Amino acid sequence: MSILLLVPPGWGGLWQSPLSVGGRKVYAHGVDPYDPAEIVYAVSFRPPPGLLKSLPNLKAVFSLGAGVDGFLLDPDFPKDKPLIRFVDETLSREMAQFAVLHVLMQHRTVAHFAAAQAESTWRQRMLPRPTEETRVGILGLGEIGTVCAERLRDMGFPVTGWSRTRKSVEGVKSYAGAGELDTFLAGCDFLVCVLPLTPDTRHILNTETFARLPKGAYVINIARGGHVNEPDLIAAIDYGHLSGATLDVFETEPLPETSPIWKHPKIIVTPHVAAITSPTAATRSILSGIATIERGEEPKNVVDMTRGY
Ligand code: NDP
Ligand code: OXD
Repeated sequence: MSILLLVPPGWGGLWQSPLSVGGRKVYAHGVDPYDPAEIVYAVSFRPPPGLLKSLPNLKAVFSLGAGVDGFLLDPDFPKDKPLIRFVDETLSREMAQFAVLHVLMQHRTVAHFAAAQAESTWRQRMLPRPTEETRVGILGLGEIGTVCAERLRDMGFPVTGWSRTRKSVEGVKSYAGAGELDTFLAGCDFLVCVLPLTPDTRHILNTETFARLPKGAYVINIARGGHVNEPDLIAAIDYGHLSGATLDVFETEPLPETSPIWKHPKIIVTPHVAAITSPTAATRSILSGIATIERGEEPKNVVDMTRGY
């Protein structure tokens, strides 16, 4: 009963020894020779297309991330096997920290005070808008989006969320389904995207949806680059409809050196680090999932292949 790690070169070491407890064999693809027939579990974030299909005795696949779009892009992904995504309170907490940080950086006009300090100038100013009138909308009120919503709500922002099905999160107004998207967007001074990337959500942030946001709205994308039509975003900012954006994720990663996003004065770029999977937490979760499957029970957090998340 061996595990195959499909991770970028050099990353196998992070996972190999913690996962090999009890003498279990853990192979790093591209580094260790292995017999495909020996592999029962695979662990990855973005496996090479076609590889999982070539493992005849595969029982389940574990994602090292909350998002599983990297697996489902593979047309040969074995959809009859459970794909188990990573759901973890540390990951949700860090994502929420990132959302709070980037809302507050704009809300508290950090750039204004940094510029004043650079000129050794005492430049006091009021908040541009009171907190209780600064509306934050969370696109994707799931495991992570809910924690983002709760943290921002606790800071005094009026918070709303949009999801496929109606949610009940204390103090957070829930909008559900495509029919309520426009109303939701119209009430977002800040929009935080935490959706999974699926055929339904690809390029959900485009010229049309940006136009639904109030003038001056700020967009924070911590989900997947494929949610944002990047040229449309730049145009909406340059046109003056949006005040700016924070992007942690991009259509192409790493963000190409030639991308205009790098140097855009109203876009903050971070390199897909809103939250990084903790090897300790992920190992615990994978080993517990394996133990559940070996007992013949259904593991938690199995991806619904029809929804794609
Ligand atoms: P969940 O599956 O728990 O939540 C997804 C939410 O999106 C749910 O509320 C779901 O609605 C909603 N949703 C999905 N499709 C639609 C749709 N078509 N219309 C409306 N709502 C929809 O995911 P997580 O919160 O665990 O993770 C979200 C994403 O965050 C991941 O997929 C990943 O891409 C990203 N991520 C990014 C990280 C980073 O470092 N930048 C780190 C971790 C995650 P419903 O509940 O009603 O089904
Ligand atoms: C994830 C990620 O999906 O890190 O967990 O992007």
